[in-house]
Amino acid sequence: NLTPINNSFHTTTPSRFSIRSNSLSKMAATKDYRLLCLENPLLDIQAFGDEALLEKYGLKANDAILAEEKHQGLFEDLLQNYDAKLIAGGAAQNTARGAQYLLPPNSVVYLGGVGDDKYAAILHDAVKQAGLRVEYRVDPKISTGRCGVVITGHNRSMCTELGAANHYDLEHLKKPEVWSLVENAEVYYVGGYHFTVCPPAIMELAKQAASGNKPFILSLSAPFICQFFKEPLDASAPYWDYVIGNEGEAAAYAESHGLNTTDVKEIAKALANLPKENTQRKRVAIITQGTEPTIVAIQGEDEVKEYPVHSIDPAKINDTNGAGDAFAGGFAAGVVEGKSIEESIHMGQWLAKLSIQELGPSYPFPKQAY
Ligand code: 26A
Repeated sequence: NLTPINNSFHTTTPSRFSIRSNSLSKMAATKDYRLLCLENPLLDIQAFGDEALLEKYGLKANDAILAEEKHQGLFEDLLQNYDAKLIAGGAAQNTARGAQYLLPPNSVVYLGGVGDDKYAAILHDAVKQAGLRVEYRVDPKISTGRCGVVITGHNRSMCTELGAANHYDLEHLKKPEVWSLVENAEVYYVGGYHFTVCPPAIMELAKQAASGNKPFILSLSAPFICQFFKEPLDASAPYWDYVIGNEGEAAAYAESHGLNTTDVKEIAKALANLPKENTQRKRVAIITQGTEPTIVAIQGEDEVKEYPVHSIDPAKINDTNGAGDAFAGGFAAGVVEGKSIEESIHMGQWLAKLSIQELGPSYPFPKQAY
């Protein structure tokens, strides 16, 4: 009972330009698919869990890891014993849906690898609702990736089996119909989780950005990326125009890179001032800290700024899974629209606040106006 899916969700070639303005006198033409995102499409199998469940699989309350042999039973356990929900996930795919939430129709395209199965069909439905265009590499033999998400209080423990997402490759990126989207894009967003999959694809996007003086945004994604994927991460660093992380990722970066500090502002400064390929743009480092203020350091500037998050009644929080992805989505939408850093941070915080009121990395529909 597998639902057949198309390789691409769009069956017709979208027009390259569309008229955005309501006013005919303005007639402002804006390109389609200005933001291109890359990472690992996953289906989240998410449930509210407990200490016993975390202990059974050796999971930390707040973490993101790759599944090992000992985690094999987790997915079934969540589905059968914890009333798990199937929710579209994959960190950068959540970000891409989030950016599209704030941008005009046909603004965002997302690349990654899936299987030809019912899980991929669920992802297709979710991105369709969000108006996100996807160009998936469809693997005929390997299942769509899954992420077991155990929620305990405001913590989330994620355990990922990448499946078909692990088979994304340069060949797909270089297919003429995909590569033309890459060339057409004006802003690039890469989720750091993709360093576990295909660093050469990341480097292709990074170089494409720098050579055209277009912004390249990287999310650090998880502490283990900073620790165990240091080499490909560092190779991409000169191309980061914006680097986004949370306090845990910042700490892991500092430790693995011998920064000798645990001060988030100092770490942000160090990230902002790493050597840079495209000297036409100053690098901006953004560190989120949950309900604490967002930290922003700009290359060459002494002052590190703080932006308090938008307050929310704790009773309204459903779960915080995907809050960081939503922040990045709102922020990336700001970059696409050429907003100031302050405004882009505001957009990120606004979208994160909406997302934590939903179950999983989701956004409210019908859409709320920014
Ligand atoms: C390679 N890994 C571990 C991953 C992920 C991931 N997305 C891509 N690659 N591990 C967890 N996620 C996603 O993070 C989102 C929350 O920030 C989950 O799918 C979840 O939707």
